[in-house]
Amino acid sequence: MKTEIYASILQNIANGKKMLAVLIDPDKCTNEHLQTLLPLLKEHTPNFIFVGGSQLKISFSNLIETFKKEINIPVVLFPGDVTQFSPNADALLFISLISGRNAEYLISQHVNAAIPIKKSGLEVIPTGYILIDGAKKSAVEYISNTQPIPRDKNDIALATALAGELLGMKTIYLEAGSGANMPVPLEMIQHVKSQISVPLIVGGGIKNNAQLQAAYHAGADLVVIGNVLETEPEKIEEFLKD
Ligand code: 1GP
Repeated sequence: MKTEIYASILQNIANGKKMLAVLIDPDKCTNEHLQTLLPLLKEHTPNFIFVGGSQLKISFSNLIETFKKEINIPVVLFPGDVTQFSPNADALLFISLISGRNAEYLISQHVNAAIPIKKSGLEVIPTGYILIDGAKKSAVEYISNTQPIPRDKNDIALATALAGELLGMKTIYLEAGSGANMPVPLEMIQHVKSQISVPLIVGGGIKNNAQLQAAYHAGADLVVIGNVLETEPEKIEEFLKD
């Protein structure tokens, strides 16, 4: 099994470099949006493109090819369910929704996906996905029928992250939900980061550079930005300035 993308994440952390991923929801990525976004991303290139959504209605293999050809940027699948798979990507976050208690998203989808993933040879990054209350009901909460961790329950978030790490997950993802009103609380990021040793991914509701820098400062190694670039793609410049 390949390990290049995960190795690059570890290398960036070892070098003290924070990382940014731009999340593309193929259902929302019209041709027109892509024409605006691609030149901007060529000039201001994040570390990764993540591709995925809660419920995708369209195939996205062509979209992945376009990103790889036009920008030569690693594309990582961030699937909402088992159907969101493409061997054209560079890696796959193999996500288990460990904040929830719904076996479907803890292990069942994974069993259905395991054989095709293994056959594809795609790099797999086992990810403990922890949904935090983002002050707005998220699509993940609704679709998975699970509850997010309350914003003030830092110890529950920490215990969940540690359980994921102890189970062998290679990253922990603190998620406030796409389009969250409030990002993951900084104190919670700090609390979790202080005790885990695997890379920490944070996303959901980050809309400006101050919030991005605050998440980095609190301990996020990799931050995922989605919604804000759908309406204001030019903001990528602000997110990537030092
Ligand atoms: C969602 O964490 C990502 O899964 C990004 O969230 O779309 O709110 O930036 P936003």
